[in-house]
Amino acid sequence: MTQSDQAEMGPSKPTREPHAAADSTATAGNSTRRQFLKSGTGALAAAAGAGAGVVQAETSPLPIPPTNKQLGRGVVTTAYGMPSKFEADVIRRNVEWLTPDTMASISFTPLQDLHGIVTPAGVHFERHHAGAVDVDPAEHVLAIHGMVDRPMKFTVDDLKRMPSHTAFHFLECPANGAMEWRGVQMESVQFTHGMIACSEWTGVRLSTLMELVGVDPASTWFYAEGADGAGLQRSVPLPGAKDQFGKPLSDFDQNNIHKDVMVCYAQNGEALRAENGYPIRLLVPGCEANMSIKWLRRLKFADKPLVTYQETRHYTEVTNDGKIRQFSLVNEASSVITYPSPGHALSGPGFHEIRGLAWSGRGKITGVDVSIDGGRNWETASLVEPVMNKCLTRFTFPFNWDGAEHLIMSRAIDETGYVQPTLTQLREARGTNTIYHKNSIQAWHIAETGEVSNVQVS
Ligand SMILES: Nc1nc2c(c(=O)[nH]1)N[C@H]1C(S)=C(S)[C@@H](COP(=O)(O)O)O[C@H]1N2
Ligand SMILES: [Mo]
Repeated sequence: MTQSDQAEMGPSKPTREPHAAADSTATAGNSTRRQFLKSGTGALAAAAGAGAGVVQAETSPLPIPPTNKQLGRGVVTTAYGMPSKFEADVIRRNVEWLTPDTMASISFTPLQDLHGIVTPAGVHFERHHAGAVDVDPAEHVLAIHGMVDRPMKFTVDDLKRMPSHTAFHFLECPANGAMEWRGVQMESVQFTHGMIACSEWTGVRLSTLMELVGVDPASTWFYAEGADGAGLQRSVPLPGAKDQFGKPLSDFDQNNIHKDVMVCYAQNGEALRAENGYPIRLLVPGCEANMSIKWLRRLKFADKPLVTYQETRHYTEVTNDGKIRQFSLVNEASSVITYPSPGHALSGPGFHEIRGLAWSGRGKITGVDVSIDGGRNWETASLVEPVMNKCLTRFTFPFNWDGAEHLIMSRAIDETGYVQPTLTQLREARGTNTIYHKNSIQAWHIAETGEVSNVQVS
């Protein structure tokens, strides 16, 4: 019987070997051990050697748990699987005072409890302007018209027959961090940064659809509209785009935004969730999520922006000199430490892996620095593969906590060389009126008790 057979069939012997987490290093040859110590996790081994940290010496045999002595539940064949009952706390949450009702509301992703880069659909934040709707895929139609040779209508099945495209991308509401902008310090990364999620998306590339309908080369914008009560509508720039006053958008906006745009029908291997736009949504990777229109029903090609309610009343930024920053579409590079973060408490001095997420709407993350002394010194964190375009990137940093107070923070750098700003730098550039696009460095305070809290560091 192989080891894996045994694992599937349960233990053949009633007693088990004691669990010694450091076993692998103890039995490894000297050179491997030396290599291991030199690597990032060397700090863990060093901490264990010093008798501090997460690795406890364990010599007595493990007691046999009741689960070893009985049959488990049978296989459930009809229900959609749910997380373990011990994970019941890992849920979306909202902030009651933030919105007057649940139709125009926000729920936040529990970033403090997630691992890796994929957000399970069941905890993907939700933002609706007029409530979520149930759209029947058999009835739903997407119209593509305007400056095109052949206006066309597509059923959901039509879209699924076409050449498909799959990519991992994050989706971030530009109001992520808005409460912090206003000086309200929320004691959870779920509320400071939880209007972000990252999924594997599948659908049809915009370029495929553009080719099919024959978009007029003079078209420099398209509008997208949703089938919900808000009929949410946004303009998305194409190469050559100018604002309504004839001023060209930045080179980046003109040349890069449209490239990754897709009409999605799937999220993390299954159909989109109703709350995320079932049966189809637009995805404008790297741009403020308001543009990723859910329950998508119309794309209209044009040669100017529509300047919709969503582009005037909302999603514009009043700067300090009273001027409006309009079409500030791209989510500039940002990052945040998710462990440890407010609500967590370090269980004791010794090794703790600092973990976090970094992202950029301009492309790939190329580096993340971590400071454990309030920004005086910075060290390079490890980026966890895969590192992808306009996608969340996980970073890790070995931290040997000495039991003293610390201010921990992270700083992201993207492939354009852009460095995540401090709050002071961001305020200097944008003023104090806006609530959008707060991508400044976030600091968490670790107290001597191990408790973690939110602090604003300029
Ligand atoms: N049709 C429609 N699309 C929409 C919205 C909406 O209310 N209606 N909300 C927008 C906003 S403001 C955001 S942040 C994202 C949120 O996407 P999610 O709910 O899938 O997280 O969807 C965008 N697309
Ligand atoms: Mo949003």
